[in-house]
Amino acid sequence: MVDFSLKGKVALITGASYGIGFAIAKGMAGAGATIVFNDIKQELVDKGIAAYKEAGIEAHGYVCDVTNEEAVGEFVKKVTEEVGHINILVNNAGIIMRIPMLDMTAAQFRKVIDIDLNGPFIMAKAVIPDMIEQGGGKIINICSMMSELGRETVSAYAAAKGGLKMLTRNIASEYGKYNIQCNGIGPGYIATPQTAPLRELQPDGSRHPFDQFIIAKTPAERWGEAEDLAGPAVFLASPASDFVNGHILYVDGGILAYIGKQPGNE
Ligand code: NAP
Ligand code: GCO
Repeated sequence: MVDFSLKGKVALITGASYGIGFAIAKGMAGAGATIVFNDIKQELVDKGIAAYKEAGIEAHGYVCDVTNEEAVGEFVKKVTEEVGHINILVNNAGIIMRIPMLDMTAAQFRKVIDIDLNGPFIMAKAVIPDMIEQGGGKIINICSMMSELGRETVSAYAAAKGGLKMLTRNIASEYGKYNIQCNGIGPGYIATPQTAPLRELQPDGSRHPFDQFIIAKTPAERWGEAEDLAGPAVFLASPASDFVNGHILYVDGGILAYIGKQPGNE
């Protein structure tokens, strides 16, 4: 029988008060995992705990900035003492800044790299030693279409997510022998607060041009929902994927496979 169960496992999902992380955490809870999450503000952690409770999940929430190595070390130690050994890490926390490269400051570029790439490195470095002690573990890095493709105004984000793809492969290469599987999920365009500006209705009530562009670029002809990512995440967190390592699983409705709707075929 294929084992998709996460019963008895502790899953830590970063930045999971809402959005994709929240949906992945709900999916993992449904598969039996104990949920731990963090956010950078206590008020968001409190809101997250209430939202999980409303979904029937007793989640453990902590305030922690994934870019702060000392705070992350204390966070992981606290979780291990208070909840249990971390079996599954989902590096979900991330930001985007949509600024033309020539207008972007080095400080802005560094901030995106720090959260979207250094953060996953710091989190993985903090959990791997105990995963080795425990005989294995699962790390899932939330990558992006921008791990493969560029577009105007997202240079820092694409550089970070491209780097995160290779960090995923490197963790798989370096720690696979300890029964640690490190894989990525590459979501397509998902309807969350992060992409809300790309979906805003225009003053005349028409759809945002980018919204129309994505619909034309997606064979599924829709934006993804955060819930679309829960199943792939449970698969990569479960024993069913024990021989999958260093893989980026794109959950994009077919965008990467499709040249885009030809004019006149709308
Ligand atoms: P979101 O709605 O903006 O949520 C991001 C979460 O990360 C928020 O809870 C945020 O907390 C948290 N966060 C930000 N900086 C942090 C830090 N330094 N330490 C800890 N937590 C931090 O984003 P989302 O759309 O759910 O995306 C989640 C992940 O999926 C991101 O890595 C994103 O790049 C990736 N992704 C998104 C899409 C999409 O279309 N939405 C597609 C592909 C990949 P605050 O609210 O306090 O800032
Ligand atoms: C953008 C979007 C994308 C998505 C996602 C696509 O501005 O192009 O925010 O980057 O967030 O990463 O996979």
